[in-house]
Amino acid sequence: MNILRKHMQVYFVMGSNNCDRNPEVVLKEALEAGVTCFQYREKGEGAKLGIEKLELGARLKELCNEYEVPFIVNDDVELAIQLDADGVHIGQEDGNITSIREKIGNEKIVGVSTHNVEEALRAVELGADYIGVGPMYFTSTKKDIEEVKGPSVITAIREAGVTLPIVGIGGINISNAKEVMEAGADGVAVISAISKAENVEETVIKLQRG
Ligand code: TZP
Ligand code: MG
Repeated sequence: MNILRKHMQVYFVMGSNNCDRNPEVVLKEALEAGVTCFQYREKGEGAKLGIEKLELGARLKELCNEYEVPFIVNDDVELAIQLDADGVHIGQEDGNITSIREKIGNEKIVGVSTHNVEEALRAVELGADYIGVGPMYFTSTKKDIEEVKGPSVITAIREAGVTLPIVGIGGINISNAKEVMEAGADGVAVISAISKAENVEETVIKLQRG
């Protein structure tokens, strides 16, 4: 199996404002429980900026390194480069995939958020390494979400010939992860299901089973 595909299985996305506890403790528990990828997404209300954002990123990256789990930075390609992250994840409004790829280099992972077949095909064409597809379900974690698409959009993207690793995102939890996988995803990307979990270990294990 493609290594990246394997890393998509349980993809934890998080920034300090998604946690009610110390984010380093939350990430450590998630890594210990077996998350397969991590995205540092320090944005929105109360998010750290500047040196604090950089320093927290450096500490979270260190933890990911210990567990040999890829560390991806959301949006900010300059920060990804500064931290020597394994990759960057960008949205449709975060600039051009080609120039981001040029900046970060061919050996790094570039992930792209997509919402429909057209955006998915375009991301493939421009050289994305994986795509995120969502929102699968309603979520209150991200305020500016697009219309809820449901897992069927992943099936449509597969039917359009996309073989790239795909993660579903948005409102995914232990009760609906299976539907997302059955629709054709390689894994699930979650914020609150893990960052706010009462029992991180149990949650990660259940998400992994699908
Ligand atoms: N992109 C689409 S929905 C979403 C992002 C970053 C938020 C997902 O958060 P949660 O808590 O897993 O629903
Ligand atoms: Mg973005």
